[in-house]
Amino acid sequence: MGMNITQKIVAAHLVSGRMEPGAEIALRMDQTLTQDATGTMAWLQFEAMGVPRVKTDLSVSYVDHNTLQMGFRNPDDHRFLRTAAARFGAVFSAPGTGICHQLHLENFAVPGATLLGSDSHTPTGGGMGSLAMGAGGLSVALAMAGQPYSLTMPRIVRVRLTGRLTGWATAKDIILHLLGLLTVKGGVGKVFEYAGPGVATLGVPDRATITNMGAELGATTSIFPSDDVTRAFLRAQGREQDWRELAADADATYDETIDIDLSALEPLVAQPHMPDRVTPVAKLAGLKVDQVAIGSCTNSSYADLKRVARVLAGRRTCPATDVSISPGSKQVLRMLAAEGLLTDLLDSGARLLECACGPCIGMGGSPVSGGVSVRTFNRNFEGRSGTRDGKVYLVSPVTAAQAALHGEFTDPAGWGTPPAQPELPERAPSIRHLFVDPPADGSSVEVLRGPNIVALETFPPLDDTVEAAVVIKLGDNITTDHIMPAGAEITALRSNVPAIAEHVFGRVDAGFAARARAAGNGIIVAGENYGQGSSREHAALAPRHLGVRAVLARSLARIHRANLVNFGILPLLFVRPEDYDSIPAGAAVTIPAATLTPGGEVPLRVRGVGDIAARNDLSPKELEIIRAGGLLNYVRN
Ligand code: MIC
Ligand code: SF4
Repeated sequence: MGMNITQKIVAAHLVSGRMEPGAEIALRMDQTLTQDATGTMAWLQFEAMGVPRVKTDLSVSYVDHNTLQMGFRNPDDHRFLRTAAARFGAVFSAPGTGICHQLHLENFAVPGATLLGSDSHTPTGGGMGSLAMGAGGLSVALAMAGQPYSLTMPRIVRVRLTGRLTGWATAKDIILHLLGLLTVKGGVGKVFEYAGPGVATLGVPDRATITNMGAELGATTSIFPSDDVTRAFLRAQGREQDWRELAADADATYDETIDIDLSALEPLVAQPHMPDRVTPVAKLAGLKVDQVAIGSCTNSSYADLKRVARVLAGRRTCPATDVSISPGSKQVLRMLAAEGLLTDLLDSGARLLECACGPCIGMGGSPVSGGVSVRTFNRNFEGRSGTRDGKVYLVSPVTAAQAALHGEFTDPAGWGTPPAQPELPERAPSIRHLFVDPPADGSSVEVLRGPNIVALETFPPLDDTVEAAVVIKLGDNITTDHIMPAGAEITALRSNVPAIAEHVFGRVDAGFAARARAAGNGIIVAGENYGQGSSREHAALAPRHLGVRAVLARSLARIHRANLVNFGILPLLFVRPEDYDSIPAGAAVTIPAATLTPGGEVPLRVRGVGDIAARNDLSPKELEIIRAGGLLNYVRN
C-alpha cells in the first residue's frame, strides 16, 4: 500500500513502535534547534547528561527571543549559550541574526529530515518538507544526546488545496481559515499534510507560514511536499544539493481529508484573544487601529516584507498608528536594503526593529492602554503583548499594511490592485558566515556562566500516596502564557527557576506562588486543552518547583503534557467531564499513586466531595519517568 509523506519520513526514522495512530513511537532526530528562552535550560540539561558532544547531524543554538540585554542576566545567558554551543558541538546564531525558524528555513532545513526544536513553532520547517516538531527543552536535550524522540503516532489529515489565491488573500488567510474551521484544539494528535494542485501555487515561505501556525491548531506538526518550488528556493539559498523530491504515493491513504478552494478565500483576521476567533477583515471595517506590528516567525520573510513595501511605497502610514517591522533574518534585511525597499518602508513612517521575535513575545512594542494592535504574528493570547488590556488581531502582512495606512480596518474591496507574489532572486545573499561553527574538538572550551544561571534541581521520586491541595481551578484553553508569562523581565529569569517560579500564574492569580508553596503539594484543576501554546517547559518546571504534583484536566495540549511528564507531574484526565464542576478550589485530594497503571483509572479521594474517577493516558515508559521523579532522574538511573 502506498504511503503519504508523513508515513514515509516516520518509516525512515522509526526506532521503535508501530506506525498506527495512537501507538507510541520513537523517532531518530536528524536535527535540533534551541532558542535562548528555552535553550539555557536545554543546554544545562544536556550538560547534566554527561554526553561530550551532540550526536545529531546538526544542532543549532539560536538567540532571538530575548535580545534586549537589559542588566546582566540576559547577556550572561547569551554568553553561556555561545560557549556551550562551542563546547558541545552546536552551530551558534548570535542575537540579531534573525528568528530561529526563518533562519532555519533559509539555511538548514532539509526535505525529508526530522527536526526537533525547543519552540512550538518548529513546524515552520514543514514548509520545506521536514518533519519538524516542537518539544520541551529536556526532550530536545535528550535528542541532542542521540536518544530517539517518543511521541504518539498522529492521525494524518490531508489538506487538499485546489485553485489559487486571488485578490488580497494570502497564505496567512489559508491557515486562519483552517483555525476558524477547526479551533485551537482541532489539530491535537494530528499531522496536517498539504496536497493537491494548489500546493504548487505557494512559495516555500508561504508554505512555512501555514505550517508555522499549524501549531495554533494544537497539531503535532504540518508538512508540505518537496517539489520544484522547494528546489528553486534551495537553489536560491545556494543549497540545491539539499533538495530531494518528496511526494505522497498515488494510492496513499489518510485518516481524514479537508478540502480548501484557495480561490474562495478572502482576507481574514483572528480577533482577541484566541487565534481561532476568525472573521473576514471586511466585517471589522471602521475599527480604529492603534498599533501595527509586522514580523514574527509566521510572516517575516523576504516575500512577505516585499509585499508590505509595495503597499506602503510612496504613501504615509496613519500618524496615530504605531507601525513596526521586524525582518525575520539578516538575509531578508539585506535584500530589502539592496532593492531600496527598506527606504519605502521607513519613508512610510514605519519603524524598523531588530531581526528577532521582539513584540511577539512582549519584548517591548506593547500597545497603548486598551489599544487595538494588528499583528502578523501567530498568537493573540490575553496579556501576551505586555499589557493586560491590549486587544491583538492577527492578520496577513498586506492586511497589516492596509491597517497601517488607514489607521483602521477597512474593506479589502477598496484596496485596489494587490502586489504581485514576489519571486526569490536566482541567488539570495548568503549570511552563512555569521553562524559560528563549533570547533572539531570542543572539550577544552570553558562554558561561561553568570550568577543568574542556577544549577538544576533534583526532584524526589513519586510518593505512593500523594496528598495535595487544589491550588488553582481554571477554565478551558489555558495557555502556557497564562501559566508562565513571558516579556522582558520574566524571560530574563528562564535560567533561574526559583526566581521565575514567583511569576507562575502571576497575571491570572497574583497569590498563586505563595499559596502553592504554603500548600506543600499541589494539584491544578483545569478544563479542555490545558497548556496550549508555547513549548516553554518552565510552565511545568516552575509549578513543580512550587510543589505541584498533578494536573487534573478535561484534556491537555501535546507539548505541555510531555513537559509535565518530563518533570514528574502526573497528567490526569477526568473520566466524567462533569466531575470538573464538583471539585472546589482549595479541596484536599488524595491520589493513590502506587495503584496507577498505564492508561488505567484511579479513584481520587476529594475531601468533602467523595471519590471521583480520574484516568491517565500514560505509556508504560511515561509512568516510569513520573515514578522516577522526572526524565532526568529516569535517564540517570
Ligand atoms: C512563543 O511563541 O510562545 C515562544 C516564546 O516562542 C515559545 C517558546 C518560549 O516560551 O520560549 C514557543 O512557542 O514555544
Ligand atoms: Fe519568536 Fe513569536 Fe515565533 Fe515564538 S511565535 S518563535 S516568540 S516570533
